[in-house]
Amino acid sequence: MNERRASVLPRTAWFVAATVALSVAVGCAGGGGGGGNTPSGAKDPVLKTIRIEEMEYSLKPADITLEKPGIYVFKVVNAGSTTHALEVEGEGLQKYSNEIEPGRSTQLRLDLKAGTYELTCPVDHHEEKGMVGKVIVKEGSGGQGGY
Ligand SMILES: [Cu+2]
Repeated sequence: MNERRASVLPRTAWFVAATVALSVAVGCAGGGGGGGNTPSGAKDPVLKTIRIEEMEYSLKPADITLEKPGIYVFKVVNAGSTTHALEVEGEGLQKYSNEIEPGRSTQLRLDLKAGTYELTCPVDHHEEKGMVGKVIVKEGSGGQGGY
């Protein structure tokens, strides 16, 4: 009888130990790391990536309509033969891309509210030469919308 008990006890102890170990591991995965290496995209999903081509001297597309506010990535491609860049301005936001060499591209991550934004190329006088465009962000949630 005593012998039987003795064999049960260690097994229970082992189980408890395993459970503790497991919960420690889970606790680590959940709470640890607090520092700042949150996987990008988990919290602010990018709604859409929009490709914009730049050349002398235009933007393509020049008019962009987005169905709702949110996070967008503008992939800016320099399809021309001189350096360009992209400036986005409107609704209190102003963002510049890096300068983009011919044949290269860059990405601008933008948190857009509903409203109208102007796109321009801030390099030299490219804006006056026609490198302008417009982004319209609709309210989105309203369902039926305007029209
Ligand atoms: Cu330009």
